[in-house]
Amino acid sequence: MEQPPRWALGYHQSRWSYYPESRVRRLADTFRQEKVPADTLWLDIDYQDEFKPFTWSAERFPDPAKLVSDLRAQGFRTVVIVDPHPTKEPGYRIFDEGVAGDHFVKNPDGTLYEGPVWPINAPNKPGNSVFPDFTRPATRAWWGQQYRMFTDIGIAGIWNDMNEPSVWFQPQNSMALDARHDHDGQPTNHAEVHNIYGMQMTRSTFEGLTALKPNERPFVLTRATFAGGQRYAWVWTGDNRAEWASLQQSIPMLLNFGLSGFPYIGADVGGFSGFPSGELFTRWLQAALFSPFFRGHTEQATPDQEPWSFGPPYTAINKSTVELRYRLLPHLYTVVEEASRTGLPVMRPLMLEYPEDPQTHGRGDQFLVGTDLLVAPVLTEAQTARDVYFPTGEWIDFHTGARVEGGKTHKVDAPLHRLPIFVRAGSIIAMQPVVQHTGEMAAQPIVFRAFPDAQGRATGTLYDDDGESMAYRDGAFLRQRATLRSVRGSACVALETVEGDTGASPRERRFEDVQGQPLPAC
Ligand code: NBV
Repeated sequence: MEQPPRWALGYHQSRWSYYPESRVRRLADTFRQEKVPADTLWLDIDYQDEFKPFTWSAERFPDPAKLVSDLRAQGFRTVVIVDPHPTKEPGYRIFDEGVAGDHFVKNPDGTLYEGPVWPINAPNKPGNSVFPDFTRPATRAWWGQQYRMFTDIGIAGIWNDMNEPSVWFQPQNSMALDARHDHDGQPTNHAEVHNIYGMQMTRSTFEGLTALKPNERPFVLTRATFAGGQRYAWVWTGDNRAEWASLQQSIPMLLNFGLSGFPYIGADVGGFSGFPSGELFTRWLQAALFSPFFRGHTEQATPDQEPWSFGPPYTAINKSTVELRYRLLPHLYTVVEEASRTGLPVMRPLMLEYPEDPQTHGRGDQFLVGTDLLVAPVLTEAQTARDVYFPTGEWIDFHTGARVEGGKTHKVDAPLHRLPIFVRAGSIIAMQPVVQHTGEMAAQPIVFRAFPDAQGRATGTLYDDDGESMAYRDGAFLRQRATLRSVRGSACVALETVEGDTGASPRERRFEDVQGQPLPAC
């Protein structure tokens, strides 16, 4: 995978759907007024005209370019959904171009394959949809170029949904198995390419965005994918529920995704269908704090589901949860870079790092982030303490600095405001002060917090670069190692460059101990 843009690691807010424009502006203003950090706002299907891909509803979004640039000035990126089902409607540019370029999937008799999806619900001109043949190179290139209308106005990322592909009222809720595909010049039927259709769509999107903005890291989210699809898109777990069981399931799902080669993943925070209690939303936000993809999302017609929607005590807790995500971003970005380079997941099951310890096997309710953080979210209602298994070694409570002996299960405190996080003794974690969005990071120091082992040793690495361009490929990045030392009896931290260019990471460096007290540089 390419290193993703840094803003994609911030908090994302979505719902089906924020519209009209005034509601989106109110949402942006509320984030900044409430001082809940966030980087990205999402537009689901209702921004479109009659559910047609590559259109805007003129009534709901009369001036999208102005909206996107005003949001950008407030530090927000905008992501829009694009589904693979253009309406079969002569006069609609995508349909006309697609027919002229032979871009749509066919029936065995050579006629256009068509089926009902969203456009069948269009208020004025309902109709069946046709489907681009993403297994055909020329079609991928054609569709990929369509995103120009979004990149031209500053849309930062694309969300590909319904790309299984979803076709309603069909035997498999998908495309007829005998539909014909090009399959990269080896024509075949849908049965053979069904599993790669969604991935090939994201390939078209990713390659299109790359061609349109060669010096920007593309951001694509998808619902359907296949082995290898991690090269093109982040993935979320689809339509979960606002239930404790769904929160519980999300952890093993995300861990299995990571083991399957997909490190950039997440589940809808709060649950997609239904409406969570304040407690469930708060616990979900905590459990998702280390998901690379950290997005609140909910279905149509549910009550508001933003971090402040549940009143006290939840609002203040949710705010500090998102703040903690932002405080840990330098470390998370470092682990995310490791994933892009090595394929190792960001969220790891304990058994990946401690395979020789049978106690770590099959644990789906706690996980590691990289090698140094152990996270044990509360996943059941009304619980204020939980059992945590600590792998061998020594661990340090991130919140209190208390030491915990590994190789054992301990009961740990987990009041509503606390996500239990433990740091491997001997590590140094790169942090920063709270910012409202990633665009504010440049003005803030990187703060290395040392969590020494029993011998007083600690070391950690930091990866940093400009966060959005491709310059890192040409060496514009920095990998640094911080080491806790003792010089004439007092502790200090030494920084050394492991790889790269110090000019690529100009932020001030500071150091602190477990309690957050300043430490000098050596
Ligand atoms: O685009 C509407 C929804 C979306 O909000 C959700 O995240 C997707 O998983 N989409 C499914 C289509 C709705 C089908 C019921």
